[in-house]
Amino acid sequence: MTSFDSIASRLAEQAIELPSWAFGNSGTRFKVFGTPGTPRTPQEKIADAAQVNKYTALSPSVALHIPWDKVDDFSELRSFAQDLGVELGTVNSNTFQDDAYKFGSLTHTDAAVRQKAIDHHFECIDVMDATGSRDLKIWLADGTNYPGQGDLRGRQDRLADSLAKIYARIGEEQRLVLEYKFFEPAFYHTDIPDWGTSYAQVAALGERALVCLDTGHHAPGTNIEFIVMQLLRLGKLGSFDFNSRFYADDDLIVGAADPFQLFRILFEVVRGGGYGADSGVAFMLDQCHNVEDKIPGQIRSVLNVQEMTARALLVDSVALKAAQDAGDVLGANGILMDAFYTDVRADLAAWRESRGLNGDPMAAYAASGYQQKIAEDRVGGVQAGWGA
Ligand code: PSV
Ligand code: MN
Repeated sequence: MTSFDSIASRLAEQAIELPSWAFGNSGTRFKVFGTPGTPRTPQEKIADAAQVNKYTALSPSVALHIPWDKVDDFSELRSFAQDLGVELGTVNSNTFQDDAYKFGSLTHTDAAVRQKAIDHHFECIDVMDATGSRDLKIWLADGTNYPGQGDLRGRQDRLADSLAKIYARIGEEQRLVLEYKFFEPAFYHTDIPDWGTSYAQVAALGERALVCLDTGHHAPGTNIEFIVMQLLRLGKLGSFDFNSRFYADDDLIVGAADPFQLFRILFEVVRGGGYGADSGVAFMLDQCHNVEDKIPGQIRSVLNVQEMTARALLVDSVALKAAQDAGDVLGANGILMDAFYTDVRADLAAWRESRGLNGDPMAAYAASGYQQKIAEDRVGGVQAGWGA
């Protein structure tokens, strides 16, 4: 098997963007629990995200959600983030919380509603210009609940038309990433249910339009690594929203529900050239921490991604190809499993220490007193959560 030393330099290339919303309160339709210390402002969310990077050096940027993270001056917010050692990253649009969008946004039959949704994306692009963000991420809640409720074809055509207007506005250095999700909040159909639909839509737009793959947005049993392979093969994998799920769109800590699946995905990422700064594939988290502390939840998440990335890099690709070509079924499978079963935690701790970090970021954060400090300091105001 490949040695840890030989992959160590590649680990330094890893960057995992954090979602600002992971630091706010979240929950289910039954209850959203508040937690002492939860941020009340975009600045406090960014400060918490910077803590994750401080202890892991894995998360140099924070994704924003508009309007949840709206501020008067985004250039100022950018400087605020930079002073804390992080950049502002992907801008996520939101066309799912306004009454006007009850029957759709970019797909709506009413041109005025479509224009409202398009204008919102123009506003997001203005934010990106001020923050220096590269990616505009679009996830739509559009869809229908009952057969016959909407004209599936007409909605798809209007979507293409709306997306073309948004794409025409993004800058030369900017990209549009289009996320798919097979259900929820609409239950009969969603307008972008799968990678094929997202691919068809972005392929029609142009080179700087790509697919965003959210690992939680697939039916149980879906072979997600196959989709990763295909999108990389087609040059259309723009970004990941990492999280994990047991049942639905649970948004749990990546690698928690099925570490082996995360390994298989990352193996295909490495295999297909999707890993590293030049690959054009952005790693992001899209998670919520309903019952656990949010900052340690995010630290655990980026460490899980790093751990499985290291294991994926350890796969002896030369031996694997030889076994595959020779039809050695169990030999090939064994080579992959050897890497998966390798415990890299001690090596990663030593690797961190060699870079001046604490070998155990979870313990270092817990000992820092930051959690107690924000719990004491952040009194009054309204805690951030879905919708703010
Ligand atoms: C809703 O499912 C969702 O989690 C999508 O995955 C988006 O990426 C995220 O919300 C933010 O809008
Ligand atoms: Mn997502």
